[in-house]
Amino acid sequence: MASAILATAASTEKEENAIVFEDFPFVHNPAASVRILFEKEKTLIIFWEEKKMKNLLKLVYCFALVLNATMYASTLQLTASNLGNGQVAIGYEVTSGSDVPVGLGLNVTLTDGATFAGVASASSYFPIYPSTLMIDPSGNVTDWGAPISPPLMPGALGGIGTSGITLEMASQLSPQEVGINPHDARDINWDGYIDYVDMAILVDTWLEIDDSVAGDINGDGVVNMADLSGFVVSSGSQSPPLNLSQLLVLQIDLHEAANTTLLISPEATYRGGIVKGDGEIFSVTPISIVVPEPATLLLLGFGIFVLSRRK
Ligand SMILES: [Ca+2]
Ligand SMILES: [Ca+2]
Repeated sequence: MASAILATAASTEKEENAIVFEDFPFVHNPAASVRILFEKEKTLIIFWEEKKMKNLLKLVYCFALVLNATMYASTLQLTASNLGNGQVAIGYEVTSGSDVPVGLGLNVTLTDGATFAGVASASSYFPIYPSTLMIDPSGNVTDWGAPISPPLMPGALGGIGTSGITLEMASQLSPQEVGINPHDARDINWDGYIDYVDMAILVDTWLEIDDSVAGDINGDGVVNMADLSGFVVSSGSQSPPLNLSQLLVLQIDLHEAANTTLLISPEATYRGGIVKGDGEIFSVTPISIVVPEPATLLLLGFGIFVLSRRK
């Protein structure tokens, strides 16, 4: 990069702008009046230009990434609606893009002493509940389980009868033949097929944190929704829809409370939040809803608004 000159008598001006390497290894005869001079200004300019070019390229690259992400990113909004009689439907809407969620880990909580009494219904688009799915060694499902993660599972809230539940739901298994050469990481038992035998191994190690655990398909050291996403349907006729207003209907017991606030947020710490078919995570904002719907409060608010307009 730097150009060097050999000079027996450098000018004074040149000396001032030079970095002098007296002990440069190529100088075999220290007695000789030979110096290796690096032209400081030129060197700095070249260096600066190279750095500037690299920064410019980085900037262009980052801009392209952001542009790409903005143009093609899918966004998802959680939804909640009062169905009456203490029932709340939670769902989602893909608000831009065409990626659908294939696996969801959610925390749902209640305020004011209200508790969850149970699950009234759950969408058939998401029948895989990894914490409670039971499969025998031959790959036969013996118990489909329930979407509420038992409280003993890592990061799970208290469950039914408490004010907090952790939900896990994934779309249907997509069985396929993949062959053994090259090896597909989703074929955990190396028999050439992705099926319920592999799913059995995955759910058996669900939420385990270990560098060498069998179900860790993507190799990030934890078995969660990102690994499960590779097993389940993300396109085609059985694919989850872009909008689903009743992913799950929850029954709430208000006890003595007049109303309660239900909050839904992704459970990203252990379960990986809400994932797409490629294992990428949707960026999702938590939402809340008051149960039952405070119709009287809304009317009161409207009345105050009308009065203030008349002043
Ligand atoms: Ca297999
Ligand atoms: Ca993983």
